[in-house]
Amino acid sequence: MQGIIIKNISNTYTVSSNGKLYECKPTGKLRFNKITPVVGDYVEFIEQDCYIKDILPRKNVLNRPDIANVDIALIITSVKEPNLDLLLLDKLLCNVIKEHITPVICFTKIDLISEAEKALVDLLINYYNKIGIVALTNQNIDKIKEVLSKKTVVLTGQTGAGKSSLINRLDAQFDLKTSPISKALGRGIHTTRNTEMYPVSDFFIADTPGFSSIDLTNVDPNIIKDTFIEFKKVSCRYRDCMHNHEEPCAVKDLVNEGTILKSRYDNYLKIISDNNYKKY
Ligand SMILES: Nc1nc2c(ncn2[C@@H]2O[C@H](COP(=O)(O)OP(=O)(O)OP(=O)(O)O)[C@@H](O)[C@H]2O)c(=O)[nH]1
Ligand SMILES: [Mg+2]
Ligand SMILES: [Zn+2]
Repeated sequence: MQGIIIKNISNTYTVSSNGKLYECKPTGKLRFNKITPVVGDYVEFIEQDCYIKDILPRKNVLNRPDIANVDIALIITSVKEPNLDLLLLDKLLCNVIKEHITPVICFTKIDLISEAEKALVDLLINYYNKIGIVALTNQNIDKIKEVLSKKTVVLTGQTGAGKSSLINRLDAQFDLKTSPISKALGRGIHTTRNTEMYPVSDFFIADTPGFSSIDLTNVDPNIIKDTFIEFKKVSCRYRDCMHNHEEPCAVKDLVNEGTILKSRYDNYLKIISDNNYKKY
């Protein structure tokens, strides 16, 4: 039998197949080969004793959150509680784009900021849209539904940013657990503990446990560079320019003239300078 993994709780996988759910374990062979199934995997399983025999070839796989075969990663970014963190946003974009998954940015908690702060969020939305990354807010539920239509989607973002709340708003039949952030810590309290996929209108969306940071230190700097998609359209004098110490550098010129967002460039430098990746 074939099916799709829709939930994983401590290595018990819920497989959905022909409208029925099966609680499965991986076979010894999979465990021996250190193949770990993840939510979103299409699997071959034995119906009688509920063992996952094989994982079918994956279209893609994302790490943090662990999930396979998604079309879109919806990056939930709160502008307050927890505070707007553009470095985390650009790291999440990098993490998703390097796996060839389409990112969509969704800003949340706009209702908690001042008009002046909203102007900054508008500027960010315009910038990301301009470079080809769809960016919107959770105030526009219809637009979100339109963008996610017929796709398999994973939610990603900080704990407390509003991932589970968004699913509840997308479809009133859901009542996923949500909790206010810790005022003392200024961040969420890891309310969602497991990744689980839900059918919402005409798409599938996976809720995932949030986190506060993401580690890209072992990613090749050239791959990181390629995920900053607006840099790719720029021709620098040196073909392999890292837009760092090189002079002249057309990317730096565009940052100085304000065409490339300064936070994007600064975050890029921060990510590659934190990088431990060794080529040899
Ligand atoms: N004011 C306001 N509060 C929101 C918004 N979206 C979510 N919240 C609140 O933010 C808190 C955290 O939301 P959750 O949906 O639990 O956050 P999460 O991203 O699922 O968090 P984890 O499961 O820990 O990763 C809850 O109290 C929500 O009611 C929003 O747009 N505006
Ligand atoms: Mg949650
Ligand atoms: Zn350059």
